[in-house]
Amino acid sequence: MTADLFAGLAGEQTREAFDEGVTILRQYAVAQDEVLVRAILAVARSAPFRHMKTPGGHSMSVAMACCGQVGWVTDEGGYRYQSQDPETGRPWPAMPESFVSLARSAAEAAGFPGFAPDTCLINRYQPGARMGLHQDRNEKTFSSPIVSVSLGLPIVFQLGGLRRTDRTERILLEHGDVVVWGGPARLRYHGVLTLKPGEHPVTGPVRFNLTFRRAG
Ligand code: MD3
Ligand code: FE
Repeated sequence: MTADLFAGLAGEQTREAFDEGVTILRQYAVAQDEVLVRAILAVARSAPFRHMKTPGGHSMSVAMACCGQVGWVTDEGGYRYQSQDPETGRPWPAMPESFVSLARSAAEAAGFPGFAPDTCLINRYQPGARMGLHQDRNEKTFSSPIVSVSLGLPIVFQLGGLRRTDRTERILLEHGDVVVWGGPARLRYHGVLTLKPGEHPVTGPVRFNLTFRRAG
């Protein structure tokens, strides 16, 4: 399908089967937006947002927090999941119930019933933050989908192929949009362009992205 993703009607909940394994649930999370943002802020009181260092020694422009049984971390030693927050030495906060039920129902709507994520990475983008093209491949298996939830300011997402050099397409992700990536899409390269300044009624000057995964 070659849907023009910038042409979606405003204010509409839609489901688009994009490429194989990619389902875009436009505005799927809008009805719960304030509950979700409150839950994000509650998680961040226990596991504060931080700019982690890549193995190459660069500080990431995106600030991150995690919840669930394990959390994704990066430092001089590499990228990995671990069950303690390196900043506090404590286990990560539990996944809020509002997160669990949203991830599960979105996966089911996209054809992946029974999705039980064991981790949620919360990305916070401030103006100027971006995420370069990468694959998500620190999980033990790639048989579960990944569910991503966008909240707040819009951003341009880049979807590539299975090789870094494959051409990329651009998808605008807006407040409440949920995307489910599974099957043949699970290892596609992806990234986001630089966040532009703005003000959103629910999140203020930032964009949050929740990424639900089965890591173990
Ligand atoms: C396509 N986050 O945290 S979410 C990440 O908007 C990440 O914060 C971006 O990439 C963000 O790793 C993009 C969309 C996403 C997540 C996982 C994918 C797209 C994906 C895995 C495979 C293919
Ligand atoms: Fe990713």
